[in-house]
Amino acid sequence: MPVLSRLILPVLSALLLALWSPGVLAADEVLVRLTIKDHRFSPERLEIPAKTKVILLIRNEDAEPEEFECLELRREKIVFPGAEVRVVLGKVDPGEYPFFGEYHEATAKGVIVAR
Ligand SMILES: [Cu+2]
Repeated sequence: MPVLSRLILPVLSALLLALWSPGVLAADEVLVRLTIKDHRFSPERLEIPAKTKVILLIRNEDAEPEEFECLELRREKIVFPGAEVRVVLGKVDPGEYPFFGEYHEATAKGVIVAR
């Protein structure tokens, strides 16, 4: 049914894109990206706006899993190889919050700076 598929396919692909795209956010949310590679975080100093809804998007480019952990903000999440996860930080008070990769603590570390 070519007419129907011409109608449905663009809608479906737009819908899939919306579901896939990490950039789809509410107007008052901010997306911040963090990458894991060679058992290190990049950037190691992650600046975020304070008192704003922040969503952290963490991508693991290593061949091993890593666990993002921030004790002060009470957030932890495993990121499998090649995967990308969302961590909702929420509204953070101004300050510095160290984080680390629990599986490679010697190298995987950084700090979230909220201001
Ligand atoms: Cu943990």
